[in-house]
Amino acid sequence: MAYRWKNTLTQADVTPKHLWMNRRAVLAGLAGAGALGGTVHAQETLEPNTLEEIRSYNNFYEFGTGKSDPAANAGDMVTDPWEVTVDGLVDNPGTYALQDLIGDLTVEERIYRFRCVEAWAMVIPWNGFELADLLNKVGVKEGATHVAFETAVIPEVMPGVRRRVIDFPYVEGLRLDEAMHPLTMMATGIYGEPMANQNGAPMRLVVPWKYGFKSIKSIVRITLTDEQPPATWNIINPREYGFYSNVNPQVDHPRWSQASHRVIGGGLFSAREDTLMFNGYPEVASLYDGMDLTVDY
Ligand SMILES: Nc1nc2c(c(=O)[nH]1)N[C@H]1C(S)=C(S)[C@@H](COP(=O)(O)O)O[C@H]1N2
Ligand SMILES: [Mo]
Repeated sequence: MAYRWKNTLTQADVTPKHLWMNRRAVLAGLAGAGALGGTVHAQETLEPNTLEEIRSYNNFYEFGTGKSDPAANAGDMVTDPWEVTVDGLVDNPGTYALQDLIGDLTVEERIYRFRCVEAWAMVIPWNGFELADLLNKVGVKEGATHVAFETAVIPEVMPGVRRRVIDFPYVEGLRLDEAMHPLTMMATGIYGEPMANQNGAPMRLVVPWKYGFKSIKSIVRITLTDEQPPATWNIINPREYGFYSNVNPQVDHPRWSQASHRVIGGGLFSAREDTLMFNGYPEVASLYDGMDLTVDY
């Protein structure tokens, strides 16, 4: 099946807004000629946010709880060298230099919708690789059912950690089939630029059909396990933040509606959009066959 994101675009096609009209014209021409395989990809109508927007409006509580705190404070985090520990039910456990772990994986670009549980959204052109490629490389052992992730804790450069604004390390987890889904990626860049620290350098998870807090940043540990892993916001308030946290316009947050969201950017015009089931990625629906998503939210 042709996934929406499976496109033939390269970095050169993901342009700043002022070139967007031009790009659309090119795409229309390609589609007309059948060069995109006869499928009209919904993704191609997504207008990415600017790099400036993506780098200046962030959630990264290790650096503070304000939206501008990460950009202001994350610059002192050293992301090279960077080590990632892979452990649990894997064939090749160990603590790897990041490049040894991911250097041979194929980096591609994916333009994804990104929906925060706080009811705002962006469109982000990520560069990265499928998490499945990494998991297959380290070898998932029989019996593993989930993947757990952990963010770095570096108090010297993380004011939010020093002030203990929440419990750290920030942790997250996925079911193994969610982790292996081809939409799930590990991102190392945005707009063809290395990931800015405030976006989760040097490597962060991206799960586009789930609320943004599942997409854990600056990962230092990946653990294959046979239990549902702890997840930071689920621990803080399980009634408000479920383990699954799939984007679902029909399941409201106890304190606000999830039926629509504010689009970040666009200057004075802060448009609202309807929120789509699974954030507009219906190809993941079969992962949840037989589950009541109002119970397992
Ligand atoms: N380690 C860590 N990862 C995190 C967070 C965080 O506070 N700490 N915030 C999450 C939330 S709530 C969102 S919406 C996204 C924001 O990603 P962005 O700033 O790159 O847009 O990161 C997620 N990953
Ligand atoms: Mo979020």
